[in-house]
Amino acid sequence: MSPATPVVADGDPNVDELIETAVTTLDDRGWVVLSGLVDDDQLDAAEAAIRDLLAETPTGRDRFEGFATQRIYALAGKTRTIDPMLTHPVLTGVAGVVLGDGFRASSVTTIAIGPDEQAQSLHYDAQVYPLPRPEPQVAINSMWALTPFTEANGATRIVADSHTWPSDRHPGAGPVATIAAEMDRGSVLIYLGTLWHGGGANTTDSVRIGLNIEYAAGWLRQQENQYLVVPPDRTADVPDRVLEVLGYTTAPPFLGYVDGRDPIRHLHRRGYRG
Ligand SMILES: O=C(O)CCC(=O)C(=O)O
Repeated sequence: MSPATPVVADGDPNVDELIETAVTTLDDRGWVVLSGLVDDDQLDAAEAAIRDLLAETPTGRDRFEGFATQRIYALAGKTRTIDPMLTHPVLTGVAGVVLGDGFRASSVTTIAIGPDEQAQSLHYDAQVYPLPRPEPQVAINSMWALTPFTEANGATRIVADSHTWPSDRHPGAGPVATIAAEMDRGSVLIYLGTLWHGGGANTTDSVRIGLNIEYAAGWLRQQENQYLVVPPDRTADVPDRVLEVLGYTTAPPFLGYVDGRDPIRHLHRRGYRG
């Protein structure tokens, strides 16, 4: 398999096989691209809603966010069109294997890299947790391509094999060899929380739009506070599975209970859900 060759799930994908292939590939090289997991209608709906939100979203506040990049935070509270990706059985299956039962969405955002953006500094996402590398794996990230991702328009840049680096190894200040995770619209890049990577430079005149959903182990604090993003009084029409993935559930053995109960049962008892 060449670096960016996607695992194709077109047709009638066998979810268990895809999960196994993805987990094996993540273990081996820290990232994998899957394609054919969502249909055009789902993609079109998410892209349309996200483009509407982008129309009122400012560009970044610093070099890391990107002065020519727009980020829609708290996305799980702004549109339900992303639910097929957020709860996709292959993505949540991979998260369950890598992170264990009770994993949850840590951040649900859009990253839209605009023309003239420079390459983002390299980093790894599990860096927010003060844990030694490379194990245990406590976070995995996914980037759904809502536009094609190309080397020229800012496809995510990956440092090969860096998911296994120990804590005292990092890419350094000089130029670093990276791989552009190019992919077609509708494909998804999945990468381990220990993989060094960064957004690429956009030298084209159009925007690169990614739906960026990170999952973290259930025993860790989420990056985004999803209980304020989707508070109890806004859960009435949100499917159970979406609430579970956002964290309205317990993680083993009993982390996150409310009044001695599972959070969704609590929402029912309090009259937030029918
Ligand atoms: O936009 C990308 O391709 C990656 C962005 C990223 O890694 C981040 O902002 O943490």
